[in-house]
Amino acid sequence: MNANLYTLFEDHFEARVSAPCVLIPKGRVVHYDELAALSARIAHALVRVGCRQGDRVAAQVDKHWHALALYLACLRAGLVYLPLNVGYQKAELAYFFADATPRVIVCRPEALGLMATLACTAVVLTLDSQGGELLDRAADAPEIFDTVVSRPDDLAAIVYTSGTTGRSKGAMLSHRNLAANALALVEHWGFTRGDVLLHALPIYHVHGLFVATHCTLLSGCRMLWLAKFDAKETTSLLPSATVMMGVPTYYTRLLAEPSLTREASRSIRLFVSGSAPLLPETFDAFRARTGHAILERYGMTETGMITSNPLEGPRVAGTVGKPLSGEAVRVVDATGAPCPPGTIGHIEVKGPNVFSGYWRMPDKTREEFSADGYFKTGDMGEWVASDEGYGYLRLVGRAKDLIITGGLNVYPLEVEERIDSMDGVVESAVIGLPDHDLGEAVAAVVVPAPGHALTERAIIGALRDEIATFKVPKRVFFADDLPRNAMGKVQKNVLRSKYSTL
Ligand code: MLC
Ligand code: AMP
Repeated sequence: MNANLYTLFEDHFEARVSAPCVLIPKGRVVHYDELAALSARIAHALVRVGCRQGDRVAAQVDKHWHALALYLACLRAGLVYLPLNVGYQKAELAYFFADATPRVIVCRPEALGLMATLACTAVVLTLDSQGGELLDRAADAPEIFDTVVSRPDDLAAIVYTSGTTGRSKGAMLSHRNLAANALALVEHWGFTRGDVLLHALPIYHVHGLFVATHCTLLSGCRMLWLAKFDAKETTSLLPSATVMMGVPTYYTRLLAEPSLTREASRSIRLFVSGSAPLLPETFDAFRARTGHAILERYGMTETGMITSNPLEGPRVAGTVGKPLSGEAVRVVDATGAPCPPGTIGHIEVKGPNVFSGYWRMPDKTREEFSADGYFKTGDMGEWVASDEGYGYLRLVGRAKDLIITGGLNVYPLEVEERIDSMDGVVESAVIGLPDHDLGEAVAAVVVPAPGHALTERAIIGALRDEIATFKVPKRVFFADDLPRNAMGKVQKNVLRSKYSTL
């Protein structure tokens, strides 16, 4: 049997031959058969430039339907898709390319010069909404491509996640991992052909690329395809949609739109939130304004979605619901013993959705799994013990030093290392401060060397040339020293409370 994820989608493509799939607001409608044809042509083009099953194809491209066809083409040809945030800068890209050694890099036309300096032996091809070299090469290729036979454990994608060590890790996701999660979500959230998903998420992270598009393709429904999230546009499109997915920032921004009303969201059957904590205030305000209880779920790049509040039944603010079907989730103490409801512990997960490990990091992979095969998420939580939501999971924090800003992860060490290497800096600490819009905003506390007149502007300016701007601190504070505990560890909680009111 062919375990290639595309074969699951293909059933719907065949059945839905000329049905609409991607609806571009004020633009064209892309039908299922067009998507299948373009992905076939791209698959041929990738094979023609030398790609062989298992090769990596890196993509740093804007969100347009061609990019979706590229992802599907990689699945079909048995290539490993490597999506990259369009914000990543030269040093970040150099690391990913050296680590993943892609055979092909697909980029925005304006990035061609930069890629040529980084790409080593990879073939670099451009792609944008107008076309590009990749589509030129695909132009005369057949519109039919025999999807290659993949085994369940063959890799479908490598998605990089930042790490506590400051070094990004490539999470290896197989066809089985992605298929298992997609099937569980379609069932759990009740997707049918009649749905129209409002898709405003970027497609270089698991939320937009896998959760949202897989639900669409597996149920044969349609998606309203926004190049990026804009609260006004989203509110105006709600009446044409039945489901919306977003990070909490989308919901706080929608609430700031006076046009978000009960009437405007009447056609929606399901609002889903995830990737970062949804504040109970946001949940309550959204329900009061629209009549909808946002369904919050919990997931990770390494695992896909882990738990979800129910489609039918109570959705409890401040909780992320119960394990999805086929998954085992446990909360354990430091010795690995299960915690009873109401006791906080480490969250671990096991199931067909859980990745096989980090690309070329066997030691790191071993560290992150328990002896009996559970993946240690690094999140802390508890099973709810009270009547309301009994047995649901509540996330209460992270064992890992991680900032989530607008649904994007920033590991402080990566930023600290860059600040520390600047002239005139003794040391720094990067922290997340509460932010109404982004949930957490990145901030840095910097200790300057005597006689050095550092400025917030200069530090921010220097960082912007080196790392994606979402990682760059929104504020930089200066201090004579950093508070440390008896072990010499910087007390970030002290810094957070000191600077959160400034
Ligand atoms: C953009 N900027 C951010 C930012 N996004 N800064 C901090 N945090 C963010 N999330 C910065 C840009 O670098 C830029 O900086 C400025 O803000 C304006 O950029 P923009 O693109 O116009 O921003 P905006 O449209 O406001 O984007 C914010 C956002 C977007 C929240 C809409 O980040 C977004 O769509 N986030 C979703 C991320 C996501 O998909 N997460 C899922 C990960 S998967 P400057 O200085 O240049 O102006 C996962 C697993 C799971 O977590 O469970 O789902
Ligand atoms: P990523 O590495 O980008 O996949 O991010 C995964 C992390 O996002 C998880 O380990 C959690 O810390 C966080 N996360 C995902 N969903 C939620 C949620 N609903 N509430 C709180 N945190 C979440």
